[in-house]
Amino acid sequence: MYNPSIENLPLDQLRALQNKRLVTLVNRVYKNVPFYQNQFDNIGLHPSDIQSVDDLHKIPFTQKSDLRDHYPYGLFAKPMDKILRIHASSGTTGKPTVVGYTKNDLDVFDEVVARSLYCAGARPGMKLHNAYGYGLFTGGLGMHGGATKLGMAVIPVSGGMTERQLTILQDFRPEVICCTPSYAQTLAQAFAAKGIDTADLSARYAILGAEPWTEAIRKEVETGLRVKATNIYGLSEIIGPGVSQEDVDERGSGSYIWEDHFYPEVVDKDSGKVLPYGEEGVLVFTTLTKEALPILRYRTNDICSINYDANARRTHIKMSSIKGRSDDMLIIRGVNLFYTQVEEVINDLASLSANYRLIVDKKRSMDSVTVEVELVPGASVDHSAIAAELKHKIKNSIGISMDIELKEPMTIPRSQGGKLSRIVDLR
Ligand code: DLL
Repeated sequence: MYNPSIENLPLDQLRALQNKRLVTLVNRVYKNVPFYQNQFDNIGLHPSDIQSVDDLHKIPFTQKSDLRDHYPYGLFAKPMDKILRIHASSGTTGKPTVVGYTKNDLDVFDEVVARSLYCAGARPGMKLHNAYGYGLFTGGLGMHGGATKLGMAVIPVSGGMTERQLTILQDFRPEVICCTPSYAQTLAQAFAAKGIDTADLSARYAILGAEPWTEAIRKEVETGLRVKATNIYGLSEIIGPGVSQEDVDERGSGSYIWEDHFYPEVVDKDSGKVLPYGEEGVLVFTTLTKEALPILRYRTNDICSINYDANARRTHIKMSSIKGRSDDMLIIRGVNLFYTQVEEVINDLASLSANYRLIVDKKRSMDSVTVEVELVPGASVDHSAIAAELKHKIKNSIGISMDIELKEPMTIPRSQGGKLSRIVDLR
């Protein structure tokens, strides 16, 4: 464990720490952020009404639109001369969401990423091949800072230029690689297409996140790159990568949320009521220690459940993998659809890569879905047979008839950090 005294803190002491931090936080945001002061005043809530995490439900949610409405710095709780870093996430619509960090925030960022790396199998002295995008996206620089703190050598490759990544993975001999799961699949497929045996690589661990992924993808990456692959989760509004991380020896049982800094709740998508542990709903975070951009009850829109795991190594709560986003749930001719359902079908077909998106439109007043999906390099030439098989399997397992458009590798546009926008809704 990177920080055993915190990662193994008995639950009652963890709760006491959270309560203390929450009380300080609420007083600080009330005093320094007019948005929160108005929110409290409007419903007659006073900071003294919040004494513990059990009172959190009294506080209204913060949403992405609140950050946009106060673009760029309107929710910052510190003067600009105390801000040492600014990141932004490119929304699909409108202005980006801008986030800032003080010196202390950057220290917390490094700490939670260092913990996450250690939890994933990384150790001081190892080398990290960091293929998350560097820039306004938090992935590249976030992983970089944590790896430096842990005492690793960082290879700051950033995203893209797959050929060069293959060379670096072979020649620089990193033990750890981090990137999006879909890019890890791309790398595995590119090695296979070149006939390079990945047993000769030094990489042993892969830390994958920034987009939803499945057990099928884990299997493909673990066999393709010969690594142990774990999940890292995070979002820029809360800090970036390192909000939660899966333990390399507890793969498949959820990711530890670093609860001393980020207090989680899961709420009902419609009523907003806090749900019991184990029930699936919308994940909500309160940043207990953030200075520049402290956030109360941020609705991530990510769908998952949280629960304590009595058999786990650490005391912190675990979150399940993300099923989808509540704003990504499509209703197609009355049927609820998460894009991950289509992904599962795509993953079963060897000729198709993990790079796909759904284009939703209206044709003659009927909802229509076109699945655009990239072929793996060197896929069979009988494209019409592949398309027909995919169409048939989707209809069978999901019950919706979709059009299929097969694409050559790397032709679907990527956004920030190499992420693919899975849904383009033109309705
Ligand atoms: O994606 C931070 C990050 C960088 C996480 C590198 C992990 C690794 P944003 O660009 O603000 O931040 O996007 C946050 O991405 O609300 C989720 O919908 C999704 N997401 C992030 N990690 C995961 C994951 C970064 N492990 C949004 N599984 C979040 C599923 C994820 N979805």
